[in-house]
Amino acid sequence: MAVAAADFDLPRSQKRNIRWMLYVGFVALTVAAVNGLGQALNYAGIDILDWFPGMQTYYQGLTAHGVLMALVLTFAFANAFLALMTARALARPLPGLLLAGATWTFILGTGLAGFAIVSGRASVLYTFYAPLKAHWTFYLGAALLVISTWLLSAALFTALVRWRRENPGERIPLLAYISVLTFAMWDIASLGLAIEVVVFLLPWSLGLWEAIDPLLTRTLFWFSGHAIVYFWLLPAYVSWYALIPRQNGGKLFSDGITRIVFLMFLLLSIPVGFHHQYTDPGIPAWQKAVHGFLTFGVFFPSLVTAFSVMAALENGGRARGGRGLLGWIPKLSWGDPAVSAQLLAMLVFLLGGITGLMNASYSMNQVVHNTTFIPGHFHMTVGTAVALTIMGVSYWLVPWLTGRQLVGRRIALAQGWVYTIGVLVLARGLIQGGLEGMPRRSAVVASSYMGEVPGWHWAGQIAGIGGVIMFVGIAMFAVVIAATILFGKRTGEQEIPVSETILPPARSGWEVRLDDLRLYVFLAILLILIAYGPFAVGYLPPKMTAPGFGPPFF
Ligand code: HAS
Ligand code: CU1
Repeated sequence: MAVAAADFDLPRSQKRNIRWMLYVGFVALTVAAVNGLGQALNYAGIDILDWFPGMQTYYQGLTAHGVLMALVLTFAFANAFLALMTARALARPLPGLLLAGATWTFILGTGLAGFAIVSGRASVLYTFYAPLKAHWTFYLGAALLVISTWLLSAALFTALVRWRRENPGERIPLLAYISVLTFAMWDIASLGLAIEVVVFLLPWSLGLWEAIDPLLTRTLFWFSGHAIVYFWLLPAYVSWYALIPRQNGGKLFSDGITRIVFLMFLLLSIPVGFHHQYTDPGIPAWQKAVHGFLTFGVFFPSLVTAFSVMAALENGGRARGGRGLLGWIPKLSWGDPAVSAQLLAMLVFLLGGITGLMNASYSMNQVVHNTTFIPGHFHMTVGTAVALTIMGVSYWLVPWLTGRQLVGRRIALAQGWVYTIGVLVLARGLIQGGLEGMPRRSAVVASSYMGEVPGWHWAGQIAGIGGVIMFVGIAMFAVVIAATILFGKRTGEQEIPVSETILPPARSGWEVRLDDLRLYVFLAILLILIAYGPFAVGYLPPKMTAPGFGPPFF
């Protein structure tokens, strides 16, 4: 890992941009946690909507929870964290105008979508499937959030091109490589969402289209939709690969393997979207099978990550005197809240990954699709691997960005454990309920069916308890971060803990070609044509037949 000068710093304006994106993300996390509490209590048959600020319906609360967590918090972190990581790796600031553009489109997009949701004009959930219809401000907000990531991506690529011009023949520093590759994957993947919103949903909500094509817009959503989970996850992987080894006294196993893992995500994140549409009519089964097969492929780079990161942790634990088969584990930096939260996130993600594989198997999917098994799965993936890593990284990132010391270190340390216990209890309830057919995204489940299906009753109670514990976990995080920002003692610059690799970057041979990203972008597009081409040829032109429905808000 090309370690830039330890006294690396960013211009004040760029630190401010990064801080503001993060802070909007933290506010989103906190508001969404209150909505999440409402959802979890609903499973336990407790309806808190009456006294819930600004929320009139279950679906409005669920939309707020999903959009703020899955689109605002995650985009805020991807933009902010990978901007800093790329600048740190290249030891140079980013193009200021592009970074500022990314910040302001992100804040504006969040504001517009938030307005639509809170005013009851967009109770369409975070997947906003047509023919559910939202107000045009919601769709414009979503479009601006995607545009903010494109501007950020342009900033990273511009910095990388300039660096390569000044360092001819040098390997791209690994931290920059994995940060930029995350955005390269997302730049391609986000085209589905962009077309869905700009060509179809936004004009439809403005009355330019009389009706809409539900299957085509859903397919465009899931063209981006599975890849979006990796746009959420890969920033966490950047921390797990590039920082966590050093934060545990170790070194990353291999530069080459790490680059290959991120290249596999570039190639395989997009041509798998039909695994969210196994039960959709109008898509030939053989095309679903191709996507299912490729889904098992995209499982692989995460398996490699499990072994690679575990090896780095063991390397660190043994360097600190860990003996025997597992003696390296207690030697890890469990006393550092920034590290402990991420180690817990990794452990929970083992379960999140396994349930993902269960979702991907076609026959198992027929059992669990649209049941609470799915939110059980994703609260252990985006809800923990990503969200708990974001909270863990923030325990060093906010002090670095503000030059202030973390306030409430012990609360921060406890917070990771409280949250982990909460999410495991929540997931236990949702997974069991799902296996007994308990439907997801249904306001009536708790209030009426619970008594009929005993299994659902207990599943709902367990999920409710888990949700309360998770809520306490997030409240603890919010208190620590707010206190740090407001009252943290000013300290000198802290260094960003970039890891070294045991096997350094190759200087010759096939590995050097891993840096020629154009070849892999071409292969990614080829795979997408194979996976989506037959559907496009067989299905188009759009069938604009559904008039759409939603509350009378226009
Ligand atoms: Fe998923 C549905 C399949 C990963 C999120 N997923 C969802 C939805 C969301 C979501 C939000 O095939 C619901 C969408 C909706 O609302 O309808 N998912 C997978 C598969 C993976 C996977 C195969 N999902 C994720 C990630 C997410 C996420 C990551 C968010 C960040 N998912 C599906 C399918 C569906 C689905 C179907 C549709 C279901 C339906 O019918 O609707 C794989 O990528 C999983 C790979 C992961 C692993 C685990 C690796 C473990 C690691 C930790 C290592 C541990 C260490 C231990 C190092 C193989 C890397 C350290 C040791 C110490 C001592 C500390
Ligand atoms: Cu997926």
